[in-house]
Amino acid sequence: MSETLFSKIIDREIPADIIYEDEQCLAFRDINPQAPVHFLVIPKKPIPKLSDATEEDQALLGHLLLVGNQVAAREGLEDFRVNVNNGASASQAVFHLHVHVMGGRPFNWPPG
Ligand code: D5M
Repeated sequence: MSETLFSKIIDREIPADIIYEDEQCLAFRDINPQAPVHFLVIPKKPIPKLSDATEEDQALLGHLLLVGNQVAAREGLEDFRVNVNNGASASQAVFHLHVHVMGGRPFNWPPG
């Protein structure tokens, strides 16, 4: 798979405000926050988008969500929005799977 911005963050080739890391994933603050708290949880495995994940990734996908919970709690969030953009027409810009976690303001439904 080709390098993306996020694989460069994993490899420490470009800086990011990393707030969590373990052997499977990384969480860092979004550079263009859409809420007072906005961070991304990414797998270290380079899965381009959610629909590329397979059965083999089942535990990893669950782990990303649980890490999102854990970091959200640490950030003082009780309610928060979790979002995955899958594909360009769904607003995915970086093709390395990432889970957006946003909080600290009310959210509307449906999203735009
Ligand atoms: O979301 C991609 C997100 O990635 C978008 O909210 C901006 C964020 N982004 C892009 N570059 C960086 C760096 N260098 N650090 C932190 N955050 C970044 P998508 O779902 O693909 O539209």
